[in-house]
Amino acid sequence: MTELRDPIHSSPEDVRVTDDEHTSSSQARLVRAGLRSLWREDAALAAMLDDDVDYQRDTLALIASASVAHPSVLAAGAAALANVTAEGYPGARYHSGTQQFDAVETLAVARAKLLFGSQYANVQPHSCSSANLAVLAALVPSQGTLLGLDLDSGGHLTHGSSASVTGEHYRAVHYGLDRAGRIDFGQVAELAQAHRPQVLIAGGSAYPRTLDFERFRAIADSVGAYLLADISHIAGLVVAGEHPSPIDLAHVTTTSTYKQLGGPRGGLILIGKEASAPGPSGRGTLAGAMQRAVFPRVQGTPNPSSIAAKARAFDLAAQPDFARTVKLIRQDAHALATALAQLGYPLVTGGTDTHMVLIDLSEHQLTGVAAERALESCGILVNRNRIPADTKPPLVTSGLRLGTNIAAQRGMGPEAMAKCAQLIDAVLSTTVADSDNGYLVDARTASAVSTEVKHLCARYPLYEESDR
Ligand code: DSN
Repeated sequence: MTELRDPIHSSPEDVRVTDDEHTSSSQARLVRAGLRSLWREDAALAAMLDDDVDYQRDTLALIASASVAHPSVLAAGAAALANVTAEGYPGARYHSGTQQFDAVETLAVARAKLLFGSQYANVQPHSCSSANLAVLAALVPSQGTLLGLDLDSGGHLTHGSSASVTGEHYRAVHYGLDRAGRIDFGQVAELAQAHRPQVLIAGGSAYPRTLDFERFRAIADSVGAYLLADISHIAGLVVAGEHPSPIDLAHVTTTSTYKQLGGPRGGLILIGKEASAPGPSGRGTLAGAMQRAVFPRVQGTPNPSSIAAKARAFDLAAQPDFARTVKLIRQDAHALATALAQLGYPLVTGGTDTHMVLIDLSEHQLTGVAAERALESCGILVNRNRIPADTKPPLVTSGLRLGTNIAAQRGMGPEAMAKCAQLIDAVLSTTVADSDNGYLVDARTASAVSTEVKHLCARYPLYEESDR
């Protein structure tokens, strides 16, 4: 087996592995055997999985909550390490035979801390929703109060929405946006004074502007609340220095690992300089409270292969290539927003500071769902999204949410984004509403746009041929 001199900072220069070593490795033989068996014994399922690779290659994904995982992240996620059952943490497990997994989890934690500049990291949450549940379980007593961004204003389900267990088990109070569509800090401060929440949450799923963590922290401090920063959508921007970091401003930060980090499905909890601060009710430390909250309070066994994939993704996200891609993500979003606005599409907040662009369709004849489906039929993937003061239900909506993570990962730049805006406009301006949420695309436009999308995708391949 190849010795890694410095696994935390591993790089191709540090480790020389021959082709022979990796193709004949135990893991490679296992994966090949698995694929052979899948194709021989379950060809229908195998074909579905293969079709999706081709579909991803040939479609223009502008999904704001997605990024593409590097083949090595996918490979780590397919590891036989998944067979290991290991409740607890490295050095304190409830099962035997966890040596390799202990090493992998320790590596993932070290890489997460290095990447975000945090003092504490927990890599076990199965998603950011699980991470948020764990943080709230630790910091908010039963029937206690949390204050978060309203779902319709761009918040997240786990920030106290009535549709989520967080809105059921806690008293959830919500702040919204001002007339310009920015977070209304006056309202945040007023609600904090009036309701004295145990936790103030900064972050959301559909807020395209910079989050002012310093202001959030000042308000949290004024009422003795913990500040939780949920950076699921902007984690890549944060590590690349394209968005201010909350790590030392918030008491606790959470993120998903797939939205913008190119990692596997999963979540992460981080603490900066508050790691050794007293935990809730003055007992233990904040970091200790998070450890107990994830296991045993909210989760049982972790997913070892997903943690291996996280370790790989954190290493990739620390490389200069990732920072270059993230810079492009923001440039692309700006170019996309500018081109859409020039084409006459109103944008929530008038533009973007991040990777995300929200189109307001409330004056358009198409609903969000009809527009989403019309674009999908031409190979352009976006998602319907409620916008502030939306009058339509969540499955219909009056908005579209777009993001440039995957476009930038494919190497598309601002010019390609201007082209995307034209293609989007070509579809939306020629599609007519048919019944409530149906649509009728103009056949000639659909055919022309589909062809252009295929050309664009071929010019900017998702995975290089040599990776496939
Ligand atoms: N939170 C959902 C989103 O933003 O799309 C799923 O990750």
